[in-house]
Amino acid sequence: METQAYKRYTITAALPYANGPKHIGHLAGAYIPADLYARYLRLKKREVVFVCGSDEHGTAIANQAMKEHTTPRAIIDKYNALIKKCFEEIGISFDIYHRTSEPIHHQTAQDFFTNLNDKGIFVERESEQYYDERAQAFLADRYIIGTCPNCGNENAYGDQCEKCGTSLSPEELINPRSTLSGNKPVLKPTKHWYLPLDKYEDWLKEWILKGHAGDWRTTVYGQCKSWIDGGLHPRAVTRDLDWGIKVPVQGADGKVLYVWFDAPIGYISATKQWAIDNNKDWKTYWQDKETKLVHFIGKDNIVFHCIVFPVMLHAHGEFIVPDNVPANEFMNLEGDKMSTSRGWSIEMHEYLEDLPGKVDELRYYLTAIAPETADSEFTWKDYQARVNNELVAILGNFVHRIMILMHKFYGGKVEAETATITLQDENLNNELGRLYDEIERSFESYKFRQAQQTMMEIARLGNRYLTEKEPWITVKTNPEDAKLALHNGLLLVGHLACCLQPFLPGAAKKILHMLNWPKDVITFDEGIFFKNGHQLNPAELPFEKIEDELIERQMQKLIAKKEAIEGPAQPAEQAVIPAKENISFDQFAAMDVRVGTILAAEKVAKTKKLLKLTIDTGIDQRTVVSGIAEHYEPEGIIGQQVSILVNLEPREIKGILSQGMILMSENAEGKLNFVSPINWMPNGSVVR
Ligand code: B3M
Ligand code: ZN
Repeated sequence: METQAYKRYTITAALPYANGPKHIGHLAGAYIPADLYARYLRLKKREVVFVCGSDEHGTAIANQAMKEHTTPRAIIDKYNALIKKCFEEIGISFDIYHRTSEPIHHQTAQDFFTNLNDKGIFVERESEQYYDERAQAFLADRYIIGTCPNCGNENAYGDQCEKCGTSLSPEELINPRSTLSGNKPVLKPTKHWYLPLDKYEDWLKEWILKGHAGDWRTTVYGQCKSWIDGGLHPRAVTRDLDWGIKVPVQGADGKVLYVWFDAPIGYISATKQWAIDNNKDWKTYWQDKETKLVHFIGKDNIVFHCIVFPVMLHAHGEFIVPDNVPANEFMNLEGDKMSTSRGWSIEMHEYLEDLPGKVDELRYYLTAIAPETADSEFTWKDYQARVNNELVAILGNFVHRIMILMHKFYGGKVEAETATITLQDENLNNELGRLYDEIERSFESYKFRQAQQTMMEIARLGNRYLTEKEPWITVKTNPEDAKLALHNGLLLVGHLACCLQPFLPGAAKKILHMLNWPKDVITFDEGIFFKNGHQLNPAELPFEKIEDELIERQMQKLIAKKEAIEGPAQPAEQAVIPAKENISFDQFAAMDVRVGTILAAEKVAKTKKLLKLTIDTGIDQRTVVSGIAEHYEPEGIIGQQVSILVNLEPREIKGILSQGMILMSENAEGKLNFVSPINWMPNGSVVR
């Protein structure tokens, strides 16, 4: 199944900034998929280390300390504890949850820097940067506020205006002032160390563009390609800041490693600490070619994990580079972007407090709508529907029916003529074999959504089998048949429990208990059978229905949280665009609309609205010029599935031949949204 046989796996999940609680979008983006993969590999008896930890440096931490009128140390201690506890309760099975404030990490990061510095990898450059003379400190971008040149907002930050969203550099601000003292900062020269990414372009082209065209997600590959094709530049790996890891060079006082330099090294130091605690050799997990390194992240971290960190590892020379970086897109919430600061979010701790005992339900839903190929959407109604119609009605129902009937007819005893009771139905066996293969194939290719759907097929198979065999009837007419059917059904429950384990560890445990299974796990290669005379435990319902009331309460809470921050929402008068005149069916049928995928996207020079898109239409690859530049960042839409009118007469726009039109939905206020299939469809599929 794999192109190369690996001896062991190093799995990392993005280190969350310990500057605040983390929401379920983060969970869906990196932690659930990483956990699924790690749990799956362990059930396949592969050697795995799964590492994570808090990212505790950088301006994100220092800013939060200012906001909460406390020290960075107090902030990281508080949020590290909160985040760690939530991950534990949600069953994210890290082998270690480390912290970048630990001495072993400081040492590891400094050694790494020194290694590269001694090799002469860095370029040193002097540049002018804002300095606060009263506070006697250079100012990070976030510590400078001023008037936005774009919209006039007087409180724009040096890196971004949060009002109009424009990204800025501090020199662009009108009337800059320092957040430390309120004074006007002055420009002063300062020296920094830069990682010359441009020197590694050839290597990156070879490694990613050639080497991973086939196995990396199109969204990830596409982002990398547009970064590399756009030309890479040296990136500063040091900062003038007092919160962070000291630059290990004589005379570099007041300078620290840039947080994005030290954070990924955090994966290595976490592995080191884990190796110390467990009597292992950390080096084999990072330096042996037979180790598969996989980074789980959200799409906003792609450049650091696919370009910057790999260049660091490669330049060092002793490390392996990631085999894959299955980054997820974003998960939106009830029609809007999830955001803790705007109050539009469900924080992990909030979910755990408000819906106690419903961890598996959350894991299930987040996997069912995982944003693997495009952004997805969490809605409470859909959450309720999935739990009630799938977990309760299909999965729970099958398990419960079998258990109840086994108790009713046989007092919960598995008895037969033979010493062991195995699955005796050729069709079931074949079908099960096929489903196992499909589940494994999906896991190996990071398609967790698909893997979970296939797992549910086992429950569907079981329900169909029961309906067909009707043991509650044959128990009177043909008792041997009834018994065989129920034993087969029971063995299916065992297989279901096995495949359930990565996704729903809590439910798997409950089912194993009902089965009175002698161990607390079932590995994938284990034969599933019962010994004659095996006694089952009483039947229980693995899941409960979610009532409307709970969902309504959560919706109200969400709206109240947002209003507490942004004030009451204006009741939106949904203006409706009037209908057009009727057309004939033939006129409609003349349009050839297909599903396609955006392969590349770039701004059309000297225009505000236009993007040049390369689309795989399934028929061909073609260029389309689309007026969506004010709504989408080019990097963000690569891999997006779209509907495209392919038989529109080609037209030249700004000197580019545009072949076709991307269909968009647009509301009366002019907000745009792609029209794309809810589930992935092959390119070229017809829309009609
Ligand atoms: N802390 C950013 C984030 O949480 C950053 C990830 C570090 S991974 C090495 O999105
Ligand atoms: Zn602005």
